[in-house]
Amino acid sequence: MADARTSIAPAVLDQLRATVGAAHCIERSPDIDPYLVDFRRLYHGRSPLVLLPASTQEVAGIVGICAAHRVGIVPQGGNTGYCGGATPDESGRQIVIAFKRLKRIRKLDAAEHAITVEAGCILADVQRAAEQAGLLFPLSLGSEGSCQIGGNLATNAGGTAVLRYGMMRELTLGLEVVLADGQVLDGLKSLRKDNSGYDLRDLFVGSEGTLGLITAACLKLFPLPAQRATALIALPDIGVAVALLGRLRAASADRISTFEIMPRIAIELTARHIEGVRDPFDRAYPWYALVELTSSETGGALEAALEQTLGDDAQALDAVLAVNEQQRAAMWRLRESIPEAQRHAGASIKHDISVPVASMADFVRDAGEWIAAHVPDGDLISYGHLGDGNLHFNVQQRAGFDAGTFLARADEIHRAVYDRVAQYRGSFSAEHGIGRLRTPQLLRYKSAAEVAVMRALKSALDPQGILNPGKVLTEVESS
Ligand code: FAD
Ligand code: 2HG
Ligand code: ZN
Repeated sequence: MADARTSIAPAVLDQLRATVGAAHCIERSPDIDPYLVDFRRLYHGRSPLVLLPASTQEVAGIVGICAAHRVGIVPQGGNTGYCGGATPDESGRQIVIAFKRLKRIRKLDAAEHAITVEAGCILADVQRAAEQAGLLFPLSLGSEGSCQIGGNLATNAGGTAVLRYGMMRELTLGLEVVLADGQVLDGLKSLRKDNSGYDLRDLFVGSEGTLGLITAACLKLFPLPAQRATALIALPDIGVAVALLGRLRAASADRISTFEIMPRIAIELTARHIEGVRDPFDRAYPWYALVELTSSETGGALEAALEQTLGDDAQALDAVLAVNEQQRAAMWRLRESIPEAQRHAGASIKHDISVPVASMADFVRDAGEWIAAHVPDGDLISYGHLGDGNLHFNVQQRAGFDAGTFLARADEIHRAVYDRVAQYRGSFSAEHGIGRLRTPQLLRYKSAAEVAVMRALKSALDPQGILNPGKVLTEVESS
């Protein structure tokens, strides 16, 4: 009998069910509901079937059937993405592959400083496995308790240690990928050097499930830090923060792993909405930097370098150094809780932008003045990874104002912010990707040549357009 939720033929659905077995298919509400909505609840899709494969062969089998019948596939990891990339569309013609059962750590090779893991491994579990072997897997995100390695690779995730260790791309040695015709591309190597032709690995990192399905990865490991110095520093403005970043890099032999910035309003918001978070100073300051220096050398040189630099810095307004793990955790909680505090506080118009670090102060002043003059019902909460030139330039609905009226102006506000980002030769998507949300901006702000190459890659690798249809590249510019 035909199924009202889909136009996928019942016989094809039966073939797909058989690849994983009935126990690993999800089809009905309420079980299927969480797979059909994105983390920010921007998109509510439909799908007749969520499949939970447990092996690369099962993923390849599913893709082979979908290729034969032109069925759209939406890969889903931890579903913490910010751009709706893991949510099926409203047509009911796409199936979802959830990777949570593909979660083995295949190999940890301490001598090689490499770990091979399956796509459905939770990021925090990989960090833990590395630590148990006396090593570090440095990718670090607020969502690390639920996001998966496959999602981290597909979005080329960033986070709070990029300054030192790079984004997910730089942490990746090799990939295993199921291609759009069901073939398995085995690139699971731990080689640091391999110039034998085009770099296929880097094609898939950051491709958000539109070029291939990542089933496993070989990732870089590092020595565990043996010393760490963490401080919260009060600052008058972004220009002073950028200058301090430069001085700390020099004074610590470039041992900074984190340089995060937060405005006063973010401190107030987290203290108001997140239990246990307190203002660390007894008076208010315009900006705060969370700074962490790490090194695998023993001794206390980093703390000394941090204290000395702050002592010499006439422009830093105040500072506290974490003297124990509890204080350090409290500083991190203050920073990591900002997204959650924003959710409690109401609607938010988000921008995940990057500009050259040296232009950051001018950009924030320029775009900030526009927001202050044109968005009376919104507050700018501009925070994040200053060390990487990446800010979450978010506009928060002001208390007492209507969320619908505020959100109705999102396109206009995006346009004003992104046009300025483009003037500074920055990026409208620094670390969260494109998904479905940022597809109009990709067509507007990437050059025609860039879009043409992206389209050529997409049609070469996925000629039928079955891999995550409607994500990253669409046909028309809509705003
Ligand atoms: P999902 O959301 O499930 O999917 C993301 C994209 O990857 C989708 O397009 C999906 O189709 C695709 N995909 C998933 N798995 C696969 C696979 N195996 N093969 C191919 N494609 C696949 N991001 C940052 O970069 N930096 C941050 O600091 C950061 N902080 C965050 C803090 C919070 C509190 C939250 C909620 C999110 C944060 N994020 C951050 C965003 C998000 O966590 C990252 O984008 C993360 O990498 C997504 O992983 P996921 O497993 O949840 O992927
Ligand atoms: C962070 O750095 C995340 O905290 C989330 O990338 C940013 O919620 C946001 O805008
Ligand atoms: Zn971020």
